[in-house]
Amino acid sequence: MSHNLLSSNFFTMAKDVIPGGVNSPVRACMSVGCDPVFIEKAEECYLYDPDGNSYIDYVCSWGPMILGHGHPHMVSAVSEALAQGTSFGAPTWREVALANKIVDMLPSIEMVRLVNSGTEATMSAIRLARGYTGRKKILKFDGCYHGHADSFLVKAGSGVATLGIPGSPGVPEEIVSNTISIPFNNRSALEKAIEQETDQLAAVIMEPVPANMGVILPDEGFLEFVREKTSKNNILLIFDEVITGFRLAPGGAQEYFGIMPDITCLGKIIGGGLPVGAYGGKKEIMEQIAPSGPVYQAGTLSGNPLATAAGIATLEVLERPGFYESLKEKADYLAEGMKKLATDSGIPCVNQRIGSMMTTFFGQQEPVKNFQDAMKSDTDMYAAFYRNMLSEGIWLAPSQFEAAFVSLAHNWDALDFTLDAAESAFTRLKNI
Ligand code: HOZ
Repeated sequence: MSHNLLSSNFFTMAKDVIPGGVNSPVRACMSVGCDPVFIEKAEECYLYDPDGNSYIDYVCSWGPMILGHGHPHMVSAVSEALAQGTSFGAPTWREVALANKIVDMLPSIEMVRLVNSGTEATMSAIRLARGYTGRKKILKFDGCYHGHADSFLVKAGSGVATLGIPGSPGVPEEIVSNTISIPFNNRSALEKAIEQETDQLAAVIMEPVPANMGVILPDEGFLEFVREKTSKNNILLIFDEVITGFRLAPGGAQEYFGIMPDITCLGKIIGGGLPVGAYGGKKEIMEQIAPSGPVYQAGTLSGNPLATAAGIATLEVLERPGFYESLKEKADYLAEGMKKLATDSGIPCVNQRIGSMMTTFFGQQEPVKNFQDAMKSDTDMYAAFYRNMLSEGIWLAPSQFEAAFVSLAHNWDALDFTLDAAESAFTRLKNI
């Protein structure tokens, strides 16, 4: 199929028929003051728009494209599945194969249920936690984003933070009154909340490394502290590893930090760019899910053949020797280069990184440790940096409160090109 339309034509048409012209709010690029660029195709680490421009992609579809675009192993696995049928509404061998891979790779998972998105995984996980414990409340951390289900839209990160929406109309007060939100990296706030709500708290849910308010690192010992306090009070610990799962290590943040949650939520990379989510944990807990137990959760397209084929193929590549070392080497190079350019330019900013995910917080001089710190960032300066980088052909997240991702497909030329572009962007910022 071909057309003669430009990206701007598509956006004009989209605004008539899709709210805001986009199917997920951050993509509208409102906080960086430009219209979204429509994408026509992608290959390796490059995105191509209909106007003939190419971009080096550091959004990586917000995390899933850890292999880059069109990896041959993925393409052949999905093509083979496509030829066999797109959906059966019946169990298939690929679901068992993907579940086995997840159980093998994620240290705390003994049993897993596949769903269609990270949001579905987190909302199902808290239902399970409530069903298992017989308690109602959940505790989250300010600025962590666990998808758009009602219970999580309290001081949430990602698009909610980007658009400055405090909560959301349409979410009943009765529902969010069961959600407690406290600052990340704050031990006394956690202790206090647990003390006040011990008998009511079903679960603490957290991104072990928050990446939806920009990348924030857990303070030394913080995850251990959360694990200890939750275990002591019979509160389930849910790790939302939708972003960190398979990104920080084959076994996600739980392997990286050596902390075992009770339930883990997954998404993004396990679908390799197709819609998949999953939640898993100890057998004793997972067996509460219907049909083996009474906690209901279902899905017409769950375990879809194309999505599971993409997931299996992606995980197979991750398991190849040297995968994570190579990713880290590239991310080190990029992050070190960015830090040096920022220091040389004198522009106040802090680059925070772990493995292959990073954020440069503008207007900051000290490490950013929680949502309250992150919100003090200079979002106008980020927007100016974003626009400069885009004009140089670098595709960053159109929000200060997201992460940049490096993929296997980023080659040294692309990384050098990015650093050259960043050098000019910093110089231009200095001259504003
Ligand atoms: N929630 C995603 C970022 N953390 C944004 C998804 C999108 O706009 O595609």
